[in-house]
Amino acid sequence: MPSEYRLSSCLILVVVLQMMALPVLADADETPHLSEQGLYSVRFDSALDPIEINRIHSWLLHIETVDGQSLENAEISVDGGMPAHAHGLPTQPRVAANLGDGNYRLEGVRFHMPGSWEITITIEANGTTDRVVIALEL
Ligand SMILES: [Cu+2]
Repeated sequence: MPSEYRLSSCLILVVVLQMMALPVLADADETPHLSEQGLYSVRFDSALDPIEINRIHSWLLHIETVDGQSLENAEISVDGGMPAHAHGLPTQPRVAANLGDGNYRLEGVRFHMPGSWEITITIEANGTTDRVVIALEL
């Protein structure tokens, strides 16, 4: 095998391995959402991008304090719905894993119709409760 060919296969392998690692790391470039009391900044990265109607999927949440410290060991609950239709979510998404470094895996997310949705993420940590409302157009 010519050495140039071996080098390019090696580069392809490196690129493929980087792509496989991306879903875990991809939260960093998402838009931050500030919590109502201004305590936290929350970013989310949907495993389905773009989000599709009626497909259950997970989100990766990344939570930081406003001064940029990752929020570890928060109690997180999630609710949501479509205010214009006065209905909630068709599922009960919940945080299934605390991945450390302010990252939490939210499972069971599903939207059953297109339109304006709101997802409310309630964060309890260090004796305080704050929440973030994320508006989504699907
Ligand atoms: Cu609706």
